[in-house]
Amino acid sequence: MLLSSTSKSLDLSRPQIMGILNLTPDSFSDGGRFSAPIAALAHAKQMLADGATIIDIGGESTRPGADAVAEQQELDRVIPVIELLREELECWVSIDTSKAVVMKEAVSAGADLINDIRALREPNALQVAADSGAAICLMHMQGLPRTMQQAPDYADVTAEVMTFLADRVQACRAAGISPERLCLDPGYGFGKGLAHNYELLAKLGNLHQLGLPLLVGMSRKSMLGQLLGRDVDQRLAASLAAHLFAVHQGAHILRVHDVKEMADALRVWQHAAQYLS
Ligand code: 8Y4
Repeated sequence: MLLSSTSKSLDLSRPQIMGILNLTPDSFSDGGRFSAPIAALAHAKQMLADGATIIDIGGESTRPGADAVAEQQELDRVIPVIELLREELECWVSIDTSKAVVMKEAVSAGADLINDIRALREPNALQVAADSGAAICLMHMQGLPRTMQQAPDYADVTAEVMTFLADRVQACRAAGISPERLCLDPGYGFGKGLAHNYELLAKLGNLHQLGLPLLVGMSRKSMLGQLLGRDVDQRLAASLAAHLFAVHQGAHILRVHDVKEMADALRVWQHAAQYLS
């Protein structure tokens, strides 16, 4: 399986690692230490050396309850970093945004992938993404970040996620986006309770019915912390286990903070898997 943009193609016959580069100052994971473009470049270089093939750049916090970031502030955070990475590195650059203006500017600056937790539902996002030629990740979310964890509710979480994603794929097709540009994400933690998240993990393989590559992101998330009673900085082993389980279900791209450890875990997994008959 492949993921394509106008200028690049990513081989997904083996699982790929997307390293998280968070540029929000309130980011609890890196405390904003990578806000300066030079520091962001160093972090990106390290993640690539550790085994990432995609760097996901985010300038808007998507934590539950987070405030929306002004458009210009988001642009000021992400565009200089995209330009610098594009100049210095040969890698896939992903822009984590829901705003059409940010998508457009980011792709102009060199981004290859639009990673939108709102699945192109903001004004103009569908058309801008279509015209950009970039690859696109469509993610499921119930509700909106501010309130999505208040009362997540599903009759059948897997079926509802699949129906939502199938609808968004159809909207993309209608906007002229070819399926080779799309990947899909169940959106762990986005309007889901603990049992919803684990049911979605167990049944991730059902999403292959949609015929597109699957991206998953569970790194350090509360679905791990809640189960184990561990703080965010004590969730590495849990993150690795969850992502390996997703790989077993056929996940193609893993969005993680801890690239080196994920790459080691994947190598061991795949070394054994080559002997499966
Ligand atoms: C600790 C660290 C606890 C991070 C929570 C978090 C996804 C995503 C996010 C995802 C895709 C996050 C931008 C939330 N999650 N994009 N983005 N898939 N495609 N929370 O699961 O990392 S941000």
